[in-house]
Amino acid sequence: MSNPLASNGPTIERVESWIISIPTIRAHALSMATTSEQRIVLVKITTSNGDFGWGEATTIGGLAYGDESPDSIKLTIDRYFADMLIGRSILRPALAMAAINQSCVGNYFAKCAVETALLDCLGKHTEMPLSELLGGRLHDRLSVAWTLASGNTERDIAEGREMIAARRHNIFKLKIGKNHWQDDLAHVRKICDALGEQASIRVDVNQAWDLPTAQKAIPALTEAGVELVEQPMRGADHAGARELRLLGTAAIMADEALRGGVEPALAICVSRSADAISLKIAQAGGLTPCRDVARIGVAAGLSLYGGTMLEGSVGTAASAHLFSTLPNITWGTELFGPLLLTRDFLTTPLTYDDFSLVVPTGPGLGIEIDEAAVSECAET
Ligand code: MUC
Ligand code: MG
Repeated sequence: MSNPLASNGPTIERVESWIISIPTIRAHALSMATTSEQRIVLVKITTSNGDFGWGEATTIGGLAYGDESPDSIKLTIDRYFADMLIGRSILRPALAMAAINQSCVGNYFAKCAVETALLDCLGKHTEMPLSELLGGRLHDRLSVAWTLASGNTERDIAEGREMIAARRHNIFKLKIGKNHWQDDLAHVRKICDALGEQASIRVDVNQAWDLPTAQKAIPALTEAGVELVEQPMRGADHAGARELRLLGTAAIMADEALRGGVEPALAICVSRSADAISLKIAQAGGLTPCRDVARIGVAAGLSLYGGTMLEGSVGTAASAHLFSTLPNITWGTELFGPLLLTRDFLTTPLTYDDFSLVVPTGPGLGIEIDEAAVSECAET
């Protein structure tokens, strides 16, 4: 077989993007926003030999979670990144991303979408799954948590029971931080009592607490059965997070603190302000920076979790490829985004069974986009 990397290869001819809107199966209530619809940015890169690659950037609650909105991501890609990509060889995704990084700071979600599409093109051209391009797959399946966030305790318990019975999820993340901490504690305790024997229960506070609240709440939540507390306070408060770690109760996980990739990851390691880190390809600015975040974390003795921005199938497949290459994802993943949406935009949906997601095996992302579905959901 001839070496597909021996020439300059096909070049990038077209970069297109869409915002597609898909309602969620129920309202998803987080401390800073309640989501009932996901606005997903999809990017398609078409190459001179007629191949194409797809990427995705999805935010939670518009601008409630981060400083990039679906609209700003689309604009950044169309107005700034597209011209930097047209005419480049698809064999050199790192060179393309280096050019973008050189002339554009921040914009991590937009960079992630484009890097994913570039790697999808390369993977299809070389007939290699993304996981192999990213260092080599170690796992064919990833365990997947579900977030109980209907805003109603009884409904969350019923949902959790259904998930366990269907063998879809036995790890649950509860979204708290919107109410007084003692009300949240009562909610969590009921869920731990109902499901805790059969499931691992974690909470995500999405930065809602101050230090005195967190110092009271975390030991009480641990006592109720919570194993892991995600981002209890502002991401920038490393000193406070370190105090929480030193309580020696539930493990403390950094999420929003990692926005921006390797530099914040290093700051967390230096300050020893987390036990675990939530890896998110969008928050890191792409798959390769996210892989670097994982390596930095592992070197500092942190345990890993495969996070999500509640992406649809493209971002979820991309994340799965990366996470499948990591030796030890101690806390599993939460790659359930497509299951929260009322419709999919793949010709064949991703496979979830036996409490896990099956990592696609085909070239590139290993998925096929249903372009008619994309057109139907696209905002005009
Ligand atoms: C977050 O903060 O982790 C991930 C799962 C979920 O329900 O919300 C997201 C965001
Ligand atoms: Mg989180």
